[in-house]
Amino acid sequence: MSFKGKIVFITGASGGIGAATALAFAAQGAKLLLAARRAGKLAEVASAALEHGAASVHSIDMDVRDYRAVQNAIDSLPPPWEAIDILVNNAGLSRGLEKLYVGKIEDWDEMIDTNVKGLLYVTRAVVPGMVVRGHGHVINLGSTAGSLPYPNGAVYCGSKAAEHSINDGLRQDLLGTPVRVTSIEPGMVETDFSLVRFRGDAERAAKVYKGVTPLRPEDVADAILWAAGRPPHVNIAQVVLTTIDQANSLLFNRQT
Ligand code: 8X3
Repeated sequence: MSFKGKIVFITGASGGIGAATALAFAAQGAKLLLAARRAGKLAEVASAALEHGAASVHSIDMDVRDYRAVQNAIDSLPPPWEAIDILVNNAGLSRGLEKLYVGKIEDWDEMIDTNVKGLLYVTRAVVPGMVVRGHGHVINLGSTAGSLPYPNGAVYCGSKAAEHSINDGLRQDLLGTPVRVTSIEPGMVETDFSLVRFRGDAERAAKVYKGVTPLRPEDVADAILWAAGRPPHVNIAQVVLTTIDQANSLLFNRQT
């Protein structure tokens, strides 16, 4: 399947998996609708996407946690950008790594508001148009953490378990339409994920990837493009991918 001229909407596009996905679709000549909160970083990704071959790029300064802002952003898209072909629900984050019973409420709120409610808000705003147009693909970013929680990560893992359920529920609700729904569930990927989790503590973040070869954001982008590129009658429900140094959320081959 060619992505030339297809409109691909990516949330959390200013870095990590979102940015890598933007560049991968750009190289295929897609039209990119990029959303994120960090306008400066997003502008950098937008210009890199044009260099990589994107047909065009439209950037939106948007916080997925704000339902009105999300709906307004979708309602006010310029007409050439309205017919979104592929939605990549990528915006997400982790905050903190500590026992649930001493966890920080504001960390929980941020994770659940972004990873669960944000995903729902964007889906609610975009999918009705896909149904009316009789065409579309929703690709949600989950995690190996969604199927096997790890100690000190209950809320993050719970948010990804919710993503998995919402992904499968949405696919049931879209049965009878040609709109496809896919969950991409990576394990450890080297991005700013751990830096964000530890609020900028680079030393602690680096330890997460010590002694293993983590996935790169480009590896996940590859999986996303693969799922999106299947023939229209093929729906990839779930893709689970890890580095060869990881068997599941709990088990690593770490060279120390
Ligand atoms: C990211 C995977 O195991 O680092 O969702 O939390 S993990």
